[in-house]
Amino acid sequence: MQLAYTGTGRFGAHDKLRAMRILLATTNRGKVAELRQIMSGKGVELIGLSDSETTEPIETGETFSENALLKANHYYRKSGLPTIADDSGLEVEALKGAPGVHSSRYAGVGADDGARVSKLLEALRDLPNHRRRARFVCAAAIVWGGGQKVVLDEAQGVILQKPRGHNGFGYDPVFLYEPLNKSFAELTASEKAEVSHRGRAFRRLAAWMGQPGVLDTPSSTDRIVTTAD
Ligand code: ITT
Repeated sequence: MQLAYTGTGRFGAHDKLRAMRILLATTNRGKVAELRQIMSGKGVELIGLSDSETTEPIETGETFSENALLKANHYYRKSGLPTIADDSGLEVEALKGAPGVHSSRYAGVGADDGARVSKLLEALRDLPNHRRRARFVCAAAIVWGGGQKVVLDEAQGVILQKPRGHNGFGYDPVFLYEPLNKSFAELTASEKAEVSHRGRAFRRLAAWMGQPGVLDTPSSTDRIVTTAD
């Protein structure tokens, strides 16, 4: 079913109606590209943030879910538009879950993806494959006039000894997705969307949003639902 905005705050299944405008509260270009692909065909028009925005000071929570809601709430208050946000990161078993919610700051503020990947490989140097298990986690949040909702999902893999592939962003070149025997950076955009933490979380969020009347119920008991953290 396609989501369509009727202009009364209600979603309906009528594809003749105009798409609902939703603000996408992320400054990460890699995420923007992936979320546009994941949400395409769902009847929503995603509006991006301006280049001058930053999300770093907003992320004061201790979990992915908290941070996704903080970002979505911040930009909902600023824009008045229904707003979705993603907080995500890499948890490595041998590092007791690090870098986790600090994934984007792992090599310091202002460091690039290459520096983060180098630091990670150094931290795992000489560890055999069975001690390199990791997962990507994504919290997908929406905040609108009637409430808020966050959905958490993950993708499991193994940290490679050295980078492979050039697609994607962040830690993708060192994250081996075993069922396809490819790193996330060796997957096409649509392959990654199919199996990634972000694809899984946002497809579930979109399916929830697509239920009749869900987003126009201010008294909903569904205000915050996390599946794990
Ligand atoms: P926004 O807060 O503006 O959305 P950000 O990059 O700071 O952008 P996060 O705080 O959620 O986003 O940090 C996520 C970091 O985790 C991201 O910068 C990557 O280093 C890593 N990460 C998340 N998803 C990833 C993916 O699909 N592939 C590779 N790395 C990913």
